[in-house]
Amino acid sequence: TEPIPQRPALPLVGHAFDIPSGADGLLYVMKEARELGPLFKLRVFGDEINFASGLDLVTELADESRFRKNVHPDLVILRGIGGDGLFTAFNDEPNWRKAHDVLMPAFSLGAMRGYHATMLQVARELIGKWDRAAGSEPVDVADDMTRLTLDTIGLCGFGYDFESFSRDEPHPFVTALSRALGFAQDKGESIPGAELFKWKQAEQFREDVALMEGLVDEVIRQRRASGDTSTDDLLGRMLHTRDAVTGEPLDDVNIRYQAITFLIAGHETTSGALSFALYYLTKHPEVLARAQAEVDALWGDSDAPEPDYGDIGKLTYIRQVLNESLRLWPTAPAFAVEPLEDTVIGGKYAVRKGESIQILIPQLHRDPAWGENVELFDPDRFLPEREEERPVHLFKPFGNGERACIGRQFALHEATLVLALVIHRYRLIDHTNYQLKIKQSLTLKPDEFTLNLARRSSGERRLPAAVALAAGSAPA
Ligand code: FDE
Repeated sequence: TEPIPQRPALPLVGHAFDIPSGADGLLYVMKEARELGPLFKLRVFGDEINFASGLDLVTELADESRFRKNVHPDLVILRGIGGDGLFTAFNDEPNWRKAHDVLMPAFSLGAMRGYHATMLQVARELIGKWDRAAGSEPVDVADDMTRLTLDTIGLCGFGYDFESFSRDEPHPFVTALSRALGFAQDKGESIPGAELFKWKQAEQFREDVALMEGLVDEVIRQRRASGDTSTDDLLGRMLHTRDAVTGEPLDDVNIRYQAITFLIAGHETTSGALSFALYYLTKHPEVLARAQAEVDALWGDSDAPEPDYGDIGKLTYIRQVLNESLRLWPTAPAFAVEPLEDTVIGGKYAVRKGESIQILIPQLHRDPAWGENVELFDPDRFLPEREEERPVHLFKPFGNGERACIGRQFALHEATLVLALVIHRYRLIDHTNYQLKIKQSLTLKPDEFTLNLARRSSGERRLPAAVALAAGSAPA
């Protein structure tokens, strides 16, 4: 065997001072992957972090008979917020399997039928706000997408209305959450022991967590008090179904952790995905024209389209646009695995049982197996006929195996619906000639991306099909 490639490191601190903070840190590790190869190591004080990104290696690491999810130190810090909720649970914690079994049916493709009307209702609130802005003032894309996705998971999952569109400032839950995530992230990046000097921030963290727990506990209390025992949403399922193995329902503390987990996981990542998709559509008029041709073919000239559940499956080009956006910027940019036993990976690198290996998804998504020009935004990579040729583990925006994203269908249904409605209604005007700058909290978002909007006229709704045809691509 050979040692895992790494650059010369300083004693004690290792590579810590080479790694910029925030999103630049991600760009830095992506550059290191290009230079050091599909597997390399960084040392940050006492911690060693392995980064894997090549297709062959990731394919090997996706084998669940040899590897499983690793709850790495950053996730352990997040347990201060999410406890043994699905995202942050250790593999052998009994509540993981229990909650997974209880909640899976709520995320099946069929279950989306039940959420569709609520998703549409929230999408219309976004449209209401954007109609008022159209022609007069720019919209902050990521902020409004965050309003949308938070309200959507709140209503669909818990029957709770965050009313984000009637607030100028983010809901207090969001403020507390982003401050708490920032604290958790700093803690992960800072010199060991430094947190001792951050007692003020630590105090704030406790207050923020208490605020989130208070909100969720109140939602649970109200549901119990209402006497409603339906199991149509996440909360209903958690309160009123029993786990088949133990015959018990989830306990209240765990339900609280799951609720917080879903509110976080269900909105941060999806709003980033929607924002990147709008960014790419704005910068690629030919793609936008094809996407608009697709929605125009479905909803025609209507100023008030009534998308039904079945329409979402027909919006195949919109889905390609979303996938291609998630290829370039998977909004949850990494997940970690660990070997079940000491083993050798990549044919020559020894790794120990339990050792954390981070999968650097944006770099995997730029593997040469994607073809030439991997930086180019090209939704045709996801043409249905090309999907079959694609190696299974080349596209991993939702993670891997049994710990992969449970909310995938939910996120895709919601995002497809919203993207389609938005581009059916507006022209996207790049009034600042926006240059992509990525912001990373836990997830990725385009930073300070604003758009001017103009309502599309009937004439325009007929035009794009012609443009798309002229470009040689038949619309649906
Ligand atoms: C999960 C997830 C993942 C994995 C992680 C690890 O492995 O660590 C990933 C990668 C993801 N996820 C991604 C994503 C993206 C998007 C857009 C999303 N995601 C969305 C969503 C929504 C919702 C509701 C969700 N999501 C949720 C979730 C959960 C709960 C989880 C955990 C699972 C388990 O069991 O573990 C996840 N997600 Fe996601």
